[in-house]
Amino acid sequence: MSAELWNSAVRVLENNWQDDHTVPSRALYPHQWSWDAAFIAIGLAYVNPIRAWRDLRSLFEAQWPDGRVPHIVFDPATAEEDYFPGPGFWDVPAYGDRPARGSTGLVQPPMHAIAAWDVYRHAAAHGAACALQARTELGWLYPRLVAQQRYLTGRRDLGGSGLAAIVHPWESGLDNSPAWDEAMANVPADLGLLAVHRRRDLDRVDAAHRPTDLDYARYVGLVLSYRGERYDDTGLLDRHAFAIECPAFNAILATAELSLAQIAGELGLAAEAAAHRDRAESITHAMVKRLWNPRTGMFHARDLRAGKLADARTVAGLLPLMLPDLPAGHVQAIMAAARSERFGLGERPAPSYDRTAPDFDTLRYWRGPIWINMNWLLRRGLLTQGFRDEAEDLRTAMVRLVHRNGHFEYFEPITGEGLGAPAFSWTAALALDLLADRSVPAYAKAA
Ligand code: 2M8
Repeated sequence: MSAELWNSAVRVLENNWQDDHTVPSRALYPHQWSWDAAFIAIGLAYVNPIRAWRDLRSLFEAQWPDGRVPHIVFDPATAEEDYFPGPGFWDVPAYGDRPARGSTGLVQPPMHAIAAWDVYRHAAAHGAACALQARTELGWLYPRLVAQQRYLTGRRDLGGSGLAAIVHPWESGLDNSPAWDEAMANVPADLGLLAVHRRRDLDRVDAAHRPTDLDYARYVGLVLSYRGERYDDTGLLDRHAFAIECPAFNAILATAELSLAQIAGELGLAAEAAAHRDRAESITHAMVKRLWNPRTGMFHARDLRAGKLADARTVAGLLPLMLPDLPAGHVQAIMAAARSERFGLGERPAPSYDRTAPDFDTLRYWRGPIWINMNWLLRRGLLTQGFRDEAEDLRTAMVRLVHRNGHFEYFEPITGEGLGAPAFSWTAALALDLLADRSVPAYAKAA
């Protein structure tokens, strides 16, 4: 089974390579996406480390002077009509010397330091020339990764709490998660916008699997609000209708600091390494203070405008297991939630949303289906906390799911049927990592 799965994953990545980056899906997402590029690099590290570095480099070549890494970097060879919203809609201000490819003004979870460190660790296996290149690439990326963290923990600390806030559901990567429903209900929805800006996703995927028109009208309205002020973050909380502290985003933000500590150590920057470790600890403390719900024993999203935690229990609330400084009581409570019938860990990969919730939706993306990237992060959390048997069960469950159903974007949480885009890059890339990475990875806590 593993050779067949391995080869099919390699083919997906090969077919989705475009000049200097990998597209998530030729059918649905024909540009470069930020956190996709990181997951993809983690898989490419095993089969084509040169492309892994190229992918990360081309993304960071589009970084804004303020440090933000755009959530989409557009491919100039792809027509505006092939994806909505395309570069014309975003109308980002010219910046640096790279306005040519075009980008959005939003961000996505900062997975890239985690990916860069993983790619670097695997480079030595490909020989001395690869190891040398890896060091050069790591040195090039490091200050850019630091600038990304500085943007997120600085300009995006809208709540003044030490956490980064997202200002659009697209920034979470978990686009129409039920965790945003309460906040989204307060965002004006002008369906007339969809007459002017036509959705393209429904030309290619079943409408029952995608966000509703009402959601899309709000997505478009939020971009128009941010775009109206040239994507400036000053005073954003007062004038923008959506501002959330997301537990998955911030868990990745803190984990990125830990990867940056490793990278800084490798580059001989001991003082910087210590500062990164301290920042990871502070983010962890801020998360415990701001996003923990003792009633549910999970982390929840905080709506900064309403000043309260969202009710929805989503897989995002389990990901802080990745933080080594999480207090033991919190770890135990999250594990109880993960093993409960809500997430069913142990039997199959975790769904994106509580299986027992009345609005659990087996088809619509991020509202129930299983995603490989979320479960890959969850497995990382299990390893960090020393749950090695459960991490191994989850690894084999993910491999089985993808082997049986294909490299789909997401999976029906009861039958396992593949949904969304077929030949989806991060599913293929992470399948490679799951097949290769049977040992206990280097970030696991000492027993
Ligand atoms: C999905 O998001 C895009 C918008 O960014 C879309 O629906 O058009 C999400 O699943 C997101 O996490 C992912 O990065 C992107 C590309 O795979 O698709």
